[in-house]
Amino acid sequence: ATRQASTASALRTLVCSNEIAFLMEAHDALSASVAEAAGFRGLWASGLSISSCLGYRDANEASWTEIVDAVHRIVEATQIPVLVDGDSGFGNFNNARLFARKLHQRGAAGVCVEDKSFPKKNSFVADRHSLAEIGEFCGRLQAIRDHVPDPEFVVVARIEALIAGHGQDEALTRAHAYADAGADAILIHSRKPDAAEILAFSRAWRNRLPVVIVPTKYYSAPVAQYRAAQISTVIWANHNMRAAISAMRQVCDRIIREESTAGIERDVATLEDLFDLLKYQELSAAEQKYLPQI
Ligand code: SPV
Ligand code: MG
Repeated sequence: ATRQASTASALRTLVCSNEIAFLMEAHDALSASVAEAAGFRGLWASGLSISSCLGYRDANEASWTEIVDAVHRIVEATQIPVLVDGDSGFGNFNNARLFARKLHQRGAAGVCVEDKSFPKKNSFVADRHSLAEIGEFCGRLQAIRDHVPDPEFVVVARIEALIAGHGQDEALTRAHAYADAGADAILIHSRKPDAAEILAFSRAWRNRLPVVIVPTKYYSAPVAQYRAAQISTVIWANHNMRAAISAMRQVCDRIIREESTAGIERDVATLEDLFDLLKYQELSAAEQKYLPQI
């Protein structure tokens, strides 16, 4: 309970403060540890990345219990707060509230739910994306709020109106409805190659609630623009997972080509590095303390 209380309020502070905050993607304990050690102050447990690492497509192929288990590994490996990508909540209000409560029990600091139906599909897949009905989605938000026994637990409402091609008015209508339903912040998602529609939304929204963005496709926009627009939180949503693919592919290609690991040794993490990340020294110290000394 103390872990939950402290991380939920830490996430709340990150998301609600006037300073811009950055959440780094994590998909397992190791990627979470790397992000924490690098200096990130909060994590995004990405549905895309967790699914990918389990061999699933980001289309609710992974079960909600598999997501909860992955989140738990991330939480256990780190001290910083974890915002969980809750997809569309795995069903209606009832599935959403059950899932959110389990996430909270496993130490997540907050959940982000998006206004699509189950099963969802990754927002960058060039298919039709249909939105949930506004009132029904508000019920999901309210049910999460009512069911998680911690007022600090952060509930982010993610709007897919721009992804689904409905435009700014629809996005704003939804944002106001989700604020009324008890969301703590609004994640406005876009797959445009520039930040124009995100910035236009943020101007019209006037920060009624903090705005969270995911600049996966509009990656070249400078963070200074987000600071100027008073964006509260930027999520680097999948870059540990994508970095792992590139790094693993390069190493595999070279080992095949060179029939040796001599050439790559300098380019891969040392075992000492790994032992540090996973706190092997704590185990040695514990052995001194708990094992009979000879
Ligand atoms: C995720 O990381 O799974 C997200 C963000 O939902 S995105 O893939 O950019 O839609
Ligand atoms: Mg996702």
